[in-house]
Order: sequence, then structure tokens, then C-alpha cells
Amino acid sequence: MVPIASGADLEIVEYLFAAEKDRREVVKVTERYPNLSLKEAYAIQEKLIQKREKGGARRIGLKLGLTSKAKQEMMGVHEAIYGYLTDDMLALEWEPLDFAQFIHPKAEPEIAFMIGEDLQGTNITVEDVLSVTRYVAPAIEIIDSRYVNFKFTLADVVADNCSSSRFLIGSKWICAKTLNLAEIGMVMSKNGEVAQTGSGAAVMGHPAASVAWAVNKLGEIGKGIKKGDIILSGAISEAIPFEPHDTIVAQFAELGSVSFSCKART
Ligand code: 0L1
Ligand code: MG
Repeated sequence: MVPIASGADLEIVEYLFAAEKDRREVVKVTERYPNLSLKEAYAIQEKLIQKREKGGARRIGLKLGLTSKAKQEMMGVHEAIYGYLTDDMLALEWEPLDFAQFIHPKAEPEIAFMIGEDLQGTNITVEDVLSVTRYVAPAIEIIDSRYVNFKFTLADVVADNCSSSRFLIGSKWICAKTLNLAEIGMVMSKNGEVAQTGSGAAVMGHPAASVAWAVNKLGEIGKGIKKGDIILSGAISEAIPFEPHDTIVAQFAELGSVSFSCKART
């Protein structure tokens, strides 16, 4: 594939950075650069995160996306994707979210891994991931694609840091070794009504399998995960949109719950 023109990567970084800062949806990058490859998209994602780091954000972990068969089929792809979490994405359960921060947000239930030791390689297994996992906890990721109507190609969404916006982690952290994460059931409700159900197996058969996938993918470029990282597994069910005054609760068997409310634009 013909590489994108020199300098186009930085132009795309500015374009996506401004869309997020100004909370406005933009036309997907591949309208202008139809040949954008996945490799180029990950390089753009990296530069986008570096730009945010220059502005004071701190990289604190990773998130996985497109980890369920259903979502991969919907997008016509066969692999998951990863993006980075920064400290300014962490939202707190007791502080209502201001809808003005978002474009068209959706919430998805996930499992958070807190990593206790560095891990790098290209043959990493679920067992390797579990052996370096200090705790797991219930989580909600809020995705908010910068693209019009959440419509994009794989390269578009990777460049946009995989639609990442915010995430919340429940207060109960549990030792992963005492649980069968694949069998954990989850019910997500909106304003008291059940909106989605799922189980850990929806994430590539086992939530730690998506983390192993990410470590192997990073291993190909000489990177890995580090002690202290927080990793979001990928969604256990479909994401649900929310609006001002909505309350979302994700209740997990054994792991407990995580929730947030959204207030009107201020
Ligand atoms: O975290 C996710 O699963 C999102 C990945 C990107 C796809 C989307 O925005 O729906
Ligand atoms: Mg997600």
C-alpha cells in the first residue's frame, strides 16, 4: 500500500486532537487518506498520545477494543485493537459526569486488570497474564468516537485511540487467581432497567486472552506492559448510549458493581 504523504501523520494528529478538545465529530480520516494502513494508524495513535503527554497527561495503561466475535463481524475484521489510557480519562463513581465533555458517548462493561509485574514477549498466554495480575475489578469504559455517527474503518478507529474517552473502576479489587473470569456474569442497567447482559467469555473466550493478545502485539514492536498498568479487557456486551440525567450500573457476579450518573451540560 502507498504510504501516506510525509507530514500527513502530524496533520491527522492535530485533526483528531482538536476534534476531541472541541467535542465535535469529524469526517473519518480515510475519506481523505483511503490508503491509511493499520501500521500508520498505530503510529498516528502513538503521536496523538505523545501530544497529550506534552500537555500533562500521564499514560497509565491500555484498553482493548473489538474483542468480541460479534463486534469483529460487525466491522468485517478478524482482530482486536489496542489504545492507551491516560490519567485524565479516569472518572470517579461519586462525581457525576458532565455531558458537555462528550460528543455522543456510550458505556460498555469491562474487566480492569491491575498489573503487578512487567510483562513482554510474543508468546504470552492467559496464564502468563494471570500470573502478573495483582487484582481485577469491575469497570465501565466510556467510548466517544470523534467520527461522525461512530462510523469508521479499522485504521480510522486505531488512529483515534480506539474511541477512548473515560473509564471508571469499581471500588472492589479482587485477586484474579480466586475467580474464573470467563464465567463471570454481568448485567448492565440504565435508569434501573436492564440494558445488556453478558459474561467474561464474550471477550475472546476469557478476559485475560485479550490482555495476552495486546502484550503479544506490543511484543512485536519491542514493547510490553508494566507494573502498575491498568488494562481494560474489552467489552463484555454491546455498548449503550447515554444522555444527561441517565444512571448506568454494571453489576458483575463476584466482582461487585461500578456505576456513574451523567448531569446536564454545564
Ligand atoms: O473499546 C472499544 O471496544 C471501542 C473500540 C472501537 C470501536 C467503537 O468505538 O465502537
Ligand atoms: Mg472498550
